[in-house]
Amino acid sequence: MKLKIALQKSGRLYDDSTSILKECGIELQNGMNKLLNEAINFPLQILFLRDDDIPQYVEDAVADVGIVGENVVFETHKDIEIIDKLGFGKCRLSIAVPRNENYANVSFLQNKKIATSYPYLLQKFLDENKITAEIHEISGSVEITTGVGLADAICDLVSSGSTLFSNGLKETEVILNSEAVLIENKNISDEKKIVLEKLLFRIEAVKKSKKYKYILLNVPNENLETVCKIIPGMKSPTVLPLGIEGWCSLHSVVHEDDFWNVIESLKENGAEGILIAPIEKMIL
Ligand code: PRT
Ligand code: ZN
Repeated sequence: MKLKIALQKSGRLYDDSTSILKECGIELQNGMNKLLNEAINFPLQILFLRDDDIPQYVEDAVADVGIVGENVVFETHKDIEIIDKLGFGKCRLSIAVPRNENYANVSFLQNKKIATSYPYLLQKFLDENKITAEIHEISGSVEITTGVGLADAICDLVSSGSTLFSNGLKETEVILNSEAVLIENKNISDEKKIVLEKLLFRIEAVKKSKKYKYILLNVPNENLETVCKIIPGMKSPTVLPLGIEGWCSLHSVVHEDDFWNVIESLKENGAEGILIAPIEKMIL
């Protein structure tokens, strides 16, 4: 039984979505049409769609699962389940106003005109803050609307902030933090669930490997205990004797988030010859 996954056809999520499949060891067929593909070594069919359509296709069970930004998931608010966060496509949905405006708080938006491609999420935010404003829905180039007098503020996706900056805008409120997620149809069959579990297992291994680095170092025997506490690894570090008396070599993994702090305390505790290597897959 083949699982059907919907991915963005082209755009910002395309590369990362297709690479995650590749890193999961799933190879697609060459030369198939651009809308439908099939893995050659995993029971998976791939549908390539516009990102905005993915939640609907998953709700309707045309696709069983899909990869799409949370911004799209929450804006379309279809009856589907988010099953995994994928760590790419990170951005935020924010309110921005012209840089010279005196924006103190959300009450600035009262009775203003706001341009957006996210009318549902914007309305929800305004309601929560008891603000009445006019929502001007447009499908693209939201950031130019204030400059041409179409709106007083915008609500759009931001990642680096350079688009806002080059259009004379400043970010004033973050409505939603978003990243790409795996979504699932709520009534997926047990057979397909088994395939999905296999896929999720591989995705987790790929995600974990990206968060950790493999670390090798030399340490004097008297500091071994302390160093083992600093990098306890998955179960415990591997300790091997070195060719010279009084030293050993230690192998472990270290989390990316506290990487530099860990390295500093390792050095303070006499570690030498520290080597760091990427991990390709990690299965706990
Ligand atoms: O054709 P299709 O409908 O499939 O694609 P699309 O044009 O609607 O979407 P696309 O490919 O632009 O984005 C797909 C998804 O990527 C979005 O739904 C988000 O989940 C995610 N994402 C991450 C972003 C950004 N970062 C992003 N920066 N989507 C859009 N932007 C745009 C933003 O709208 C603004 O115009 O980039 C500009 C701001 O970027 P900075 O870096 O200048 O702040
Ligand atoms: Zn889109």
